[in-house]
Amino acid sequence: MKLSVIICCYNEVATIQDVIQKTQAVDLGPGWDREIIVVDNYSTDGTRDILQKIDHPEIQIIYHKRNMGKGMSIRTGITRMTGSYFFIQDADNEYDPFEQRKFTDLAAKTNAPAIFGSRVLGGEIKSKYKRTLMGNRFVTWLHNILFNDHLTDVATASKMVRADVAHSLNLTCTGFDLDFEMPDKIAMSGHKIIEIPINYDPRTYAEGKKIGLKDAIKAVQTMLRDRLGFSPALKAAEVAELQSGKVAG
Ligand SMILES: Nc1nc2c(ncn2[C@@H]2O[C@H](COP(=O)(O)OP(=O)(O)OP(=O)(O)O)[C@@H](O)[C@H]2O)c(=O)[nH]1
Ligand SMILES: [Mg+2]
Repeated sequence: MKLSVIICCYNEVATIQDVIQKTQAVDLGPGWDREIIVVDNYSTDGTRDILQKIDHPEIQIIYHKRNMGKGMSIRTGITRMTGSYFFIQDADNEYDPFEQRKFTDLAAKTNAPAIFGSRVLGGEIKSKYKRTLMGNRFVTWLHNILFNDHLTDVATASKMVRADVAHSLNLTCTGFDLDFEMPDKIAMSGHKIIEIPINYDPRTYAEGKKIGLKDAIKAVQTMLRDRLGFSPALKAAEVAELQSGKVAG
């Protein structure tokens, strides 16, 4: 089996090198190969200077020509992956790369369609902000209600998905809303997501935290849209059909 680790980064000069080195140092277990796909989302803080010095056969680096949101970076990684699973590894050291081993062990045993790292099962999310904690609980509850699911932490960045499932999802989101579209569509396609406990070391806004209320509102919009089927992908499909000259009926 092969793990495609997707590392999305946007202005992570302080941590990117460390996260890549830690990822390379992970022993994924017997029978696992690895590729690392770094997607730089138009960083302007020196992250690119660090990336440009990296030359290693297991690492490929893609430079977006403009900032296109974290979700688009993940989608870029998915189109490039050659592994049997992808794993999303954030670049800001909030999630420890060494936990990847737990995921590969479980995937090897179960061939699960999707495995998410839950910060709740790992102990209560150590959020430095009460509103983030409440927001996480609310969006998880809403996902579970709308998609008849049983997750404890829908918004986790630590997501591992089997390649065939990933390619079948028809993802359309470009920002943090992809973190919801992905589990929504996995649940809708009848696959069960397994959660495992992970540790999480959140940063403060002063340290670079960027997520906020507008992301929570977008998450709610995304989940409602996914449930009701108003996906931009449908519109794109309609457009493609019109362009192909087919006439309905
Ligand atoms: N904010 C942001 N992050 C991006 C973007 N593209 C890639 N990323 C990376 O996505 C990962 C998660 O972004 P974060 O801003 O840390 O988002 P988060 O972890 O959900 O929230 P906080 O760390 O609490 O702000 C990091 O590794 C970022 O470098 C982007 O356009 N915006
Ligand atoms: Mg973060």
